[in-house]
Amino acid sequence: MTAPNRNTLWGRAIAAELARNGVRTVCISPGSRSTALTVACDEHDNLNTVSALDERSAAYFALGRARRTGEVTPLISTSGTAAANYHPAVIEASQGRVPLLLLTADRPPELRDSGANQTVDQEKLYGESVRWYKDLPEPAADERTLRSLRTDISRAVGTAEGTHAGPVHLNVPFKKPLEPTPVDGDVPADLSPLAAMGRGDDQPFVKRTTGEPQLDDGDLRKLAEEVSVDRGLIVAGPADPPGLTAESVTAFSHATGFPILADPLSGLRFGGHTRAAPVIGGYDAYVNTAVTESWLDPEVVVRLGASPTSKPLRKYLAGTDARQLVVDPAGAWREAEFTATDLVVADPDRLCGHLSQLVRNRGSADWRNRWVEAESAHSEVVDDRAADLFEGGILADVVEGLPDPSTLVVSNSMPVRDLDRFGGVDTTSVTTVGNRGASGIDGIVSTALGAAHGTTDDVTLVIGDLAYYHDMNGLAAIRRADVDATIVLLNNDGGGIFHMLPIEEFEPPFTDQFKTPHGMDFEPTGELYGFDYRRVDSRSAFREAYAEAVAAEGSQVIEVRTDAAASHEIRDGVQAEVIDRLID
Ligand SMILES: Cc1ncc(C[n+]2csc(CCOP(=O)(O)OP(=O)(O)O)c2C)c(N)n1
Ligand SMILES: [Mg+2]
Repeated sequence: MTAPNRNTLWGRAIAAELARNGVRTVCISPGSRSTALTVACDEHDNLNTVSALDERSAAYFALGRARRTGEVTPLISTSGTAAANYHPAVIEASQGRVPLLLLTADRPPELRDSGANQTVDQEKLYGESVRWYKDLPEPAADERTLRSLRTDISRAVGTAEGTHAGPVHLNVPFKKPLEPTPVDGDVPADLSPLAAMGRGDDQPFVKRTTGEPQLDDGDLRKLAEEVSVDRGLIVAGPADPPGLTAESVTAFSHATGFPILADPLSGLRFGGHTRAAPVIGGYDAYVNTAVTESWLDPEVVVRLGASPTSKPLRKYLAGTDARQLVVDPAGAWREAEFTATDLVVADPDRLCGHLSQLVRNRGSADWRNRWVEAESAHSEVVDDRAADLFEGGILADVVEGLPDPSTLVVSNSMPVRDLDRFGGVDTTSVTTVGNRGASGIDGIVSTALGAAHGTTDDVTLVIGDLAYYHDMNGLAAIRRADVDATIVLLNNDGGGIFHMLPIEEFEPPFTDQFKTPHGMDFEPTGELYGFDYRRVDSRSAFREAYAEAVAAEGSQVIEVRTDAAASHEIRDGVQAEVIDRLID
């Protein structure tokens, strides 16, 4: 293969190796220094490109896509502050174990720290937030350097999607000419086909064979013995992409008799398996209260995924003297109450599958039934509030109205908490997505639209007004990436969550500095970004509008104006009623 110059050859080698390593979609933002990367990815037959105008939204779009698919999703930026705009999403990807690959174009080394235009220090720009960083050599059309480049791309993709998945950063310096302009003699005619084109048959330069970590037989048998108790719980926190497998966790639950306390982002709250397995979803309303105070403690808690969203659940678990086994395939320590007694370094699905065959004792039916009864009391109380307009009720309506299958993206702040407390358990096949790695309210629109790009499911996003405002730029992806979503905008005119904090009592500065009402009318975003926008003011109107929106083509925003303080009162009221019923 010949190329008009070494930069073009370099860009083509990167694009080809990305595709051969399984990459399908690359998100590109405009800029000059990255020209060779952009042109090569754009012209590659097996790569789709998404053009995103601003890098902060681009990175969250890639994050949403990678989170939904589990596929490594590269980003391409020019040099300078463009690359710095990836940082928030890189942090989320790191903490949420999402496979991103940052390809940041840069000036050649001699122009760094020289006062050259659009040149900043991009060395290790994202610090400890990436699993691997490399400043690539300057493009060179020689055998050894091209082999190193092709090897690096296999390594970058492999690291990003490894057991401890996460972002990888390759800084890519280029000298001019950046375009595919012919440069005589720049690419030697006798370059070997292997260096110039890589391996034939679309093979990656380095093929990787990997497996998930698992325990050996002796340790498995010991563990099976240890979980053969009367009272146990399986606590499934937010899952690492691509998610936990319902079959293996429910098999484990069946063998042990342990209820599954399923975080809304665990992937286990919703789906056909909930017909047969004791999946518990209302715990946020009644654990760590007078209800569980009168219960015996669990003896064993098996914890899968990240730390649960529910604070009451975390506090309840911390208050028991149960043995707590934190299962983490990457051997990380995601338990911030410091109540873990055991770290089990194993793939959670495989572990559950193996243990379900070895456990001999099915635990107490009384224990299980307590949870199941609490669950039905909770869902009855939530159903009784079907006419009340409050934020939690809208989440219950969304779950009720989701098409099958669906991808549901929930923003941080109250939406994810309300899904936790009011979403219940449902047989609809729903993949939930949320950014709980760092729990930012930034980039949520882009995350949802990126997830929509990675699935054929209907996609619904539930988002608060400040989070919507934070990433209005992200709405441009509806047209630019040709994706659809139904967006439920819970507009309580500010950060409703702050009512839950003691600062609520301090006025000033509560309203101006914390709740921050802004009075913004978001309706014009419909015209600006090309979707239908409507507003509803009751639960029944919402249910109707939501059903119409999911049945319609294209994207819609349904704004629901709510009162934050009143919503909290109803949340508290529901909780009090559930507790009342359960301690009677
Ligand atoms: C990027 C970022 N900035 C600030 C915060 C702090 N914060 C957490 S929740 C919240 C308010 C969110 O308001 P909104 O999206 O309207 O949701 P609501 O609280 O009303 O449910 C803020 C500012 C954050 N988590 N992330
Ligand atoms: Mg709000």
